[in-house]
Amino acid sequence: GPAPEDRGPADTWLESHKRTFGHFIDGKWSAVKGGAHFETCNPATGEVLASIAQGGDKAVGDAVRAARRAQPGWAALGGAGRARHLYALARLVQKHARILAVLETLDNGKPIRESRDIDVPLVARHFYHHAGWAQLIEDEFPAHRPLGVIGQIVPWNFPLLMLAWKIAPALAAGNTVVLKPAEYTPLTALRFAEICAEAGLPAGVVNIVTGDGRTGALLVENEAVDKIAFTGSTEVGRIIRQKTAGSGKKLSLELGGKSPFIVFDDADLDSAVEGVVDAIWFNQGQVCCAGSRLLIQEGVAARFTEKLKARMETLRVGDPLDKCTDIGAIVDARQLDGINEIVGRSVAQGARLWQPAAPCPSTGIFYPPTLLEDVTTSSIAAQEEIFGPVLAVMTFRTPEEAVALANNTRYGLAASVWSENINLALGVAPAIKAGSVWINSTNMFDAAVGFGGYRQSGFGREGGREGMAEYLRPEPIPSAPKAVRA
Ligand code: TXE
Repeated sequence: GPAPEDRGPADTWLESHKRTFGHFIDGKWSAVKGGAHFETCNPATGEVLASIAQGGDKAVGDAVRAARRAQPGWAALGGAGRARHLYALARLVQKHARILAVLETLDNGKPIRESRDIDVPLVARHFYHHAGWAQLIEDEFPAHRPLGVIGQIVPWNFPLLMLAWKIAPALAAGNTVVLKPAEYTPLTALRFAEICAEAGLPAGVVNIVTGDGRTGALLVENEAVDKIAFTGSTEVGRIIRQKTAGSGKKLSLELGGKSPFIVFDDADLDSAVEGVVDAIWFNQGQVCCAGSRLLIQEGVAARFTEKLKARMETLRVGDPLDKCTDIGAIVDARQLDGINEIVGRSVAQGARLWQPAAPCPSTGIFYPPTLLEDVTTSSIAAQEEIFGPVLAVMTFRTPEEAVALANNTRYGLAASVWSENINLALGVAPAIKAGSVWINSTNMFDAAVGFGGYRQSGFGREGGREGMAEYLRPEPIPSAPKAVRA
């Protein structure tokens, strides 16, 4: 097969920083000497990639103050002025696409095919799209104002893409930001900070503060932050909602999921098998909207699982930099422990485990594509987000039963419906309580479409007009005082 992706340029960049990073605050790197640090590792090999600053009170405070100082000037540029900066960011993401993809793969473990062909192109698309919103904002949102300073906390599964989802609309609307990347995957956010400088973004408009959940909590608690935008676990989302209650901060939460993938008797089974591969094995299943529950209509259940198992035997688990790899590394050993624990409890509850014959690499953090069959509706496998390459399989008889099963979790992020009968699919789709429902497809994202959840999957939308509205506040239109008649 093709040679593995060349990691040389990524290593050269890391070495240029002596593999030690401060925060990016007010357009400059903070000093790296003395402060608390932690290591970020390559989960496929265990190698330490870099030493990362653990942000405390001072870093978070400095970053929020820098963002506050920069905000009036940024807003005063007007939509057309901000659009020029967003276009510059989009173009530079494209210019540096290779190094961003390699850094993402090194830090996260995702296959290079995904970071190169999916993550980074969607990042550029997000900045281009929101440059368009900036251009139009005065016309499309008359009598609206930016919120001010936005605190943004992102997870490790799509580090740069979640950064783009957060930063692009915030900037288009005239806000400034302090973003905290996840502790497992800070590298692309730090490389993006340099892109901001290269694009000539005014100092303080984008600030990156690294650290773990304690750093995130400091951002949430900071009184000068006007909105928190969070993507991550439902547990942390609950804590953030409690902490911001009564603070006046605006909040959007994008949390977990247990999304159904529904296959009707009359579905194109071969296409649906490829859909399943994309739904649950994309990014090792570490996807908030992963199709992690396969609901198959009884008549085709045996035939479909047979086809699916045959396809699973062909999936290649291994070196994420290898262009032929389908399934890369799990982000961190703690995440792998979590997968093992839930799978173990599921099997103890009676689920039947099936995995393909090929072994995983013996070093690094890997987990094979996995089916849990004979899963009952209230069991752990059917209810808990596993956030790994593990698919729970259930069957149903009627469309009504499929809808009931689909809605039978505490989540509601996404769903996928497969049938060659478009009337059936269009009848079932709106009955599913989920933010996105795909028909005969899955994982279709676009910067122009609002993405977000129902129920414990969170609230607020990212992308498109709805996503822009999350970063604006309506303002009363000043009107001339009316003459008072005597
Ligand atoms: O997420 P956390 P973790 C789910 C998934 C996964 C589980 C645990 O099921 O197995 O969460 O992952 C920051 N105040 N998802 O522990 O902790 C943290 O530093 C403020 C689903 O990694 O939620 C990171 O930047 N911030 C999900 C971010 O929150 C805090 C993506 C997410 O980390 C904080 C990730 C606090 N108290 C995990 N504690 C999705 N919906 O896509 C942590 N953070």
